Amino acid sequence: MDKQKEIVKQFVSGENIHIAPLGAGHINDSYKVSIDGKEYVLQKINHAIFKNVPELQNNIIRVTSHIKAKLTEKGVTDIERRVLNLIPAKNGDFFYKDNEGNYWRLMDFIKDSKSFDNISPALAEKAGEAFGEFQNMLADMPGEPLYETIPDFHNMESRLKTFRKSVKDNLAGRLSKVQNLVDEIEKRAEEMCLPEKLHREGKLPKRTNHCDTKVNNVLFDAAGEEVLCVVDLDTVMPGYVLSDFGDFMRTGANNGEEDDLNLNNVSINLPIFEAYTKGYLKAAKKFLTEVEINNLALGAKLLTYMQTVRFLTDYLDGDIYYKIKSREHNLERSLAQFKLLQSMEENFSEMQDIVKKAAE
Ligand code: GN1
Ligand code: MG
Repeated sequence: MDKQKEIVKQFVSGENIHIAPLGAGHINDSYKVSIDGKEYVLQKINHAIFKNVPELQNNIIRVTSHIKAKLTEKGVTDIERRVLNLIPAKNGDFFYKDNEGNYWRLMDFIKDSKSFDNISPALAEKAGEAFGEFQNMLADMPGEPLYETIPDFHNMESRLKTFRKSVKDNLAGRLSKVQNLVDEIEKRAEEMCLPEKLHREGKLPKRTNHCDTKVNNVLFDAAGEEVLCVVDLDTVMPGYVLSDFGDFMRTGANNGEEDDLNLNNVSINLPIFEAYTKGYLKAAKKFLTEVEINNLALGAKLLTYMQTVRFLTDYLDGDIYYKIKSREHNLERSLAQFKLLQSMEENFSEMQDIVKKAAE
């Protein structure tokens, strides 16, 4: 960890520096840092994916400053636990570029907090409210729209275009093995591009979204009872609310794991689906349009489908995007996501009823 120690010194000074790996992100590398007793999170930003780091960091500063102002207005006292706080490097930037061209950032570690990969309905409801409130707080952020840190990030038409090119190029020579899954994806392509069509027709707005509402991106207090804050702000940008709703369901309302090898474990957990929907709509009903509400359940299918496509694209490309733990990991992930999608399809009318009831 000598390299990381040198980087930390570009941000803060101190004597006793301890560094250990942290978390399970698929993109950036994270470390927990302790310096003379004070704790931080150090991250190496994957700049092959986030190509414009200064703009990325500028987004996060804008978002966190706006949230801080909102919390202050509300009289919240423990703001340092309610929103991420980036630490500037000694050169004044909110990132540091090392001599190998890698970008790093440092932020305060939020004390006495925890996140979950498996959540109870009671906590899912609180997480729903937190993400609804997150969108609500960002609705009146002044200035230009946020920079799109990854262009067309949740645009299904563009994801399919990339996927079809990967199928055609078959760079890793894996196509014959996954042809069935490719066919299943194509069968659903038109249905899954509906939000893009609705947007073009002026019927579905874009709002400031989190765009990575994985269940483990919500921090709870140490007792695991109350939400403290929403983390991982790399992809906060304009998008459809059904994306944020859907990505939570994809991760939080799955009875199995994202990459479960035992597909029998994988299915939609309707009590979690219901609880999150209730919490989300409690916070968001006041600003959502009818079209947005009517398409939330579709969002759960869409984000699961999108992730099936994204993992399979990376498998076809030869594993160049996501970190993998084993040779076939991207295919295993894609198959588990597809199984979850099928379960959502089987339960879709119930999912729609749940949304309808919670929106009344
Ligand atoms: C990536 O690294 P992580 O876990 O925060 C990805 C998300 C995917 C997710 C799949 C920038 O997020 O979009 O949904 O993996 N982030 C990026 O689990 O691609
Ligand atoms: Mg992320």
